[in-house]
Amino acid sequence: MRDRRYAHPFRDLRAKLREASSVCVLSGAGMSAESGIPTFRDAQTGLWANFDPMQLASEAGFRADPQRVWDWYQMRRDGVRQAAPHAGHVALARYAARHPGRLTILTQNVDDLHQRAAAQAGEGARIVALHGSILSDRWLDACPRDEDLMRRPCDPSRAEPGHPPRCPDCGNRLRPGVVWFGESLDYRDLTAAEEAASACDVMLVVGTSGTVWPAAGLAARARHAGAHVVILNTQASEIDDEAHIVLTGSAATLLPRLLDPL
Ligand code: BV8
Repeated sequence: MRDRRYAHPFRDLRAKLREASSVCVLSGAGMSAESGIPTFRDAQTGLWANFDPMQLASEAGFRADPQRVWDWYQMRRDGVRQAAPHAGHVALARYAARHPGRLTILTQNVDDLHQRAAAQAGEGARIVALHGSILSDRWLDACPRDEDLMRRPCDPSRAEPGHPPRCPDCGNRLRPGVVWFGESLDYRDLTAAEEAASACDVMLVVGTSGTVWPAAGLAARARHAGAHVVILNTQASEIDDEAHIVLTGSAATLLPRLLDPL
């Protein structure tokens, strides 16, 4: 349950963040909202309002209507490319640059805003993209050449333009390089995330509804391993009970108040 001993949350939390040797961030779509990227469920505005994101973000949904799903991802990619990291991304990146090796960011987001902020601040954070990247592509099916030692597998960068692009040699379709619902996370990413959550002194859970597993379970894992868990969100989430304290507010406002210039 949440711990209500905090009379001066920011002062006490800043002291913990100053003393911590390992800090984890678990971020969700709310972390990107103030950069103009709609949260996952809000991404179904306008043309997409009538489509279930779970259906669109699934292999079955893609195979059922490749063009619709491909175009949905193209629309979202355009939004990511037009977006920029906000003060919250920058505060995390600068904290990491000041304390190299201390911060691990476990993001559910498929944009590259944490990565861009880290590159601008001078690295320092380890970033685990649990659900892949919307800016990358891979083949939908195994390439028939994978089994042929005499021929190199087909190259995604040579796919012919289309909705989705296809391989000119074997007809394979491209798909976004993300983890869809019903697909397992990369075991290396999940293992790294679980280890980081189990080892951290403080976990900041930022902008996630806590509805998607196994990522949502990382907050409980951190708590059970002894971490101090802090939720930063504009609304209640499904994992609030895993937090020692819930800070109600936005990522771009709260993170600089917590981290600058620790
Ligand atoms: C898997 C990539 C093995 C694609 C995504 C256990 C229990 C129940 C179900 C399951 C389970 N284990 C597995 C499942 C099935 C499923 C799942 O979790 N279903 C849920 C929905 C019931 N999980 C999977 O399929 C995972 N695979 O486990 O493989 C398996 C398979 C099948 C069955 C069993 C086991 C794969 C999940 C990954 C799916 N891919 N993304 C793409 O993006 O197109 S998930 C996608 O949705 C996002 O990446 C993100 O993870 C999620 C959305 O969640 P949030 O990030 O939290 O965003 P949301 O919009 O919900 O909330 C935004 C929050 O921000 C809100 O709280 C809001 O208040 C807050 N906010 C808004 N503005 C701000 C803010 N906060 C701060 N500041 C602000 N300014």
